[in-house]
Amino acid sequence: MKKIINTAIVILATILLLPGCTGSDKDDGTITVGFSQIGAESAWRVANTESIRSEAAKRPNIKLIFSDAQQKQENQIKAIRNFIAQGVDVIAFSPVVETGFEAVLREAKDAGIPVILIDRAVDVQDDSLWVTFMGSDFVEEGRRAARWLIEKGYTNVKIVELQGTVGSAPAIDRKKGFEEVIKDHPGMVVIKSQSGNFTRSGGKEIMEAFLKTDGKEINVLFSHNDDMAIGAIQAIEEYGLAPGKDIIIVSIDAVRGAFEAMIEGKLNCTVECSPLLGPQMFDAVEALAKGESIPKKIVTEEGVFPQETAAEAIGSRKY
Ligand code: GZL
Repeated sequence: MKKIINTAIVILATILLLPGCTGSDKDDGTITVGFSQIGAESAWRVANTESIRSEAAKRPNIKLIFSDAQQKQENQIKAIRNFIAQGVDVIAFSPVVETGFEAVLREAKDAGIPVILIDRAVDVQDDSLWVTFMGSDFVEEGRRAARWLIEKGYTNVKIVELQGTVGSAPAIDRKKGFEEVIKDHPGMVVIKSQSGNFTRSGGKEIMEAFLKTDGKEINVLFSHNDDMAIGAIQAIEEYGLAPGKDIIIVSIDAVRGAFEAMIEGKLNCTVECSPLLGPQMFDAVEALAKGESIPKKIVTEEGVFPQETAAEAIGSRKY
């Protein structure tokens, strides 16, 4: 009998010593991060994913579990639940929309797993459900787009607006910032506003509809991102007008495609929104692992790129 018990103890000890069988690989200092990305809807998102993946690859102590939600909230909720079940050390995600995450964030908190918000915010009653937010001030980005129009004298114009994903923080806040500034200029009128879901195809399709009903009236397009603006440029050309001249276009992100369009004279201004959040994301992860406190909000410094700066600036752009 004693021999059987001894053998069982040896077998159990061997299993527990197998790598990865200790329930957590924390013992070797590895930090496991579960990241739920929205999707690959725009050049901005692709650059954001590249920034996160490449930064994780540079840090040997980071194990990144990456999940692409294909712009579906239910996939993000599923991914977060999987991360909890796997017992990751940190959860990070870019919420596709602001609402509907309260329950799963509470599950993460109950499991003792800190959550970092990357790029987009959530609208929850209890701010203790997330540790920090890092990204841009979308309201200011909307203000900057409107201010650029006013500085250039476009103050008696009929405007069409391509909104981002319905219910997303950037769409809600960019619209809010833009309206906050134009409200003091009664000659600036938004005659149509609709979501193109941040994609080139969505921007083209909605701009075609705007042109069909209001083509002769439209003076300005305000697009919540460059990808929709690039799609709209195609629609404007197919309609027989000159984008950047017959219709003035201001958009947001400052991706490479926007600089190329500005150099061609087809886009007039892009407001910067940096996707390069990888380094600061993993700095926050490592600080958390050391038990250090981190700011509740980390807002990225950004600029505005009008057409006349595009040729000089494009060479130094990182996304
Ligand atoms: C903004 C980001 C937005 C970009 C779009 O930080 O959430 O989502 O403006 C992207 O290009 O799809």
